[in-house]
Amino acid sequence: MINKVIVKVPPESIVDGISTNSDQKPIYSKALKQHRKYLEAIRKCNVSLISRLAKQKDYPDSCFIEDTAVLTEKCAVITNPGADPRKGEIIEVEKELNKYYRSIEHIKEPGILDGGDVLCINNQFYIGISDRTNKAGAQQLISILNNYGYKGYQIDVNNFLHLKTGISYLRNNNILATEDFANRPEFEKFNIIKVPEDEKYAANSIWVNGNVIMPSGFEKTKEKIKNAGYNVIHVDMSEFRKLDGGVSCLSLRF
Ligand code: CIR
Repeated sequence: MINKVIVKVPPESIVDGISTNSDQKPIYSKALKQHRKYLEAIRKCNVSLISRLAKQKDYPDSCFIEDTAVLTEKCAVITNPGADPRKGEIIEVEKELNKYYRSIEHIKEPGILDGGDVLCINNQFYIGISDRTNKAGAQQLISILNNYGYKGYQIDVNNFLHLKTGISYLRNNNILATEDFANRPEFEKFNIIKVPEDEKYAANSIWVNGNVIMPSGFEKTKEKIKNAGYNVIHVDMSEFRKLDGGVSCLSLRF
């Protein structure tokens, strides 16, 4: 059950966010509207507490709050984000998480780690080694997790910004994954809902209390998720996609 969700309002400076598509800039008013709709979608999912943190103009990417923390039932781990302009985003997030967690741990230099690289499946944590998460960061997280009785595994990420850009866990043993991750031995014991090559962006979707929130415009994937028994809620992500952000990045869920 997801009880709490934290989001952060996008600032006007989002137009200067980090992106691999330099020719596309988000339109602020549209991003704000899409963020509101995202919150509406979460509200439909029976979550008891939604905390909407104020925008931070000094951090253009700060609405992608997922990257700043890894949350477990026993502790919160504040990350050391892999992109330099994003490192300061953790300060406000830690203040907020202090309200809900007695145990707060930290990833420290030389370790870097983005929450988008951490996929939790039944309290086992798969940690993507990507441009934003290095082995030192992953190793630190694994040691922290071990101290709380959890297990962590490293997994190589080659063609995506983050691990969760290409794979999501939808509970009930169901994984939503692109071809790149569908055939990895780590995931062979799961039921794989394969995302077609031309709908890759939809692989980043979230389970919230029996519902799956996914980006709009990916009909084949939507049908597959529906057929697996979920109530599908879709949200327009066009402005966040321009900055390589997906549905999971916009919230911390616990
Ligand atoms: C970045 O490059 O850091 C942001 N523009 C996008 C972060 C997306 N976060 C995520 O996939 N967890």
